[in-house]
Amino acid sequence: MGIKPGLAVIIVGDDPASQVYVRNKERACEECGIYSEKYALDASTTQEELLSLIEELNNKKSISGILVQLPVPDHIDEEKIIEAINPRKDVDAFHPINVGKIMTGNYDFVPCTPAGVMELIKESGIDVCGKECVVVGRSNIVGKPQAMLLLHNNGTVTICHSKTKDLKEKTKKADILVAAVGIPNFITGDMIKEGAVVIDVGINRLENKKLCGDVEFESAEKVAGAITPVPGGVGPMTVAMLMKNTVRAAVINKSK
Ligand code: L34
Repeated sequence: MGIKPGLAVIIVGDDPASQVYVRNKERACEECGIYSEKYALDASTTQEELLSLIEELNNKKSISGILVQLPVPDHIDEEKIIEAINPRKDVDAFHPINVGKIMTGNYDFVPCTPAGVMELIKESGIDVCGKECVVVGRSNIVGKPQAMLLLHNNGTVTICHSKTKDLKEKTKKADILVAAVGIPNFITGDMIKEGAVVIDVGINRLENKKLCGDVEFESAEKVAGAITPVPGGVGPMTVAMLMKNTVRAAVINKSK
């Protein structure tokens, strides 16, 4: 059909974790045969410079998806950057138009991390319908869209966060527990219901450089019916869903 997906990934500054994630995204593009361009910009790049690069990519035919790796340096307004991306090329689904579409359930793109979580659940043969789902964390990138996706799949969803009272009482009720708080080993085995599905979105770097999730794996795996590891769990799924969104973007941009 002559559809050729192309992804542009922009990274500003030299955050080591972001560099790893971007490298994994580039590698995935190669493996899938998706054309990609990487823009590694200096930390001192101005907001105007970044905006003009986005504008250029918005108009570039060979690019179907644009991703600005977050976080961006403090002097750049993240919201302005996200809003500058053409919503039809917004493979992260962070643009307010795409966020709104996720609310209504009529969406082109699903944010990569929550989409990856849903894929893991489905591929494991777990039915969300009617289940008690507890999402710990309320970020725009993970917690909020995750709750919406579980809701669209007919889960009964509770969102917990740092101000939640009696957190353990809530998490203990979960058939499906998604941890996305960014605090190492925050969810311990005693907070988990016997047989629950536990999905660990956290990727925390400890002082000894080791990666660990938001779930204390050792105590959690003893009670959970199914549990995702860190690394090797949600992270690679995020990258896989980005590939899917890039192909989707190519189709959308071709037909409009
Ligand atoms: N714009 N910014 C934008 N889009 C995104 O979807 C992201 N995210 C999060 C951070 N900022 C973003 C990612 O790409 C997190 N994230 C991400 C991507 C890939 C991996 C983890 C997080 C990943 O590949 N994780 C591997 C190994 C990680 C490592 O060795 O450090 C894993 O096995 O978990």
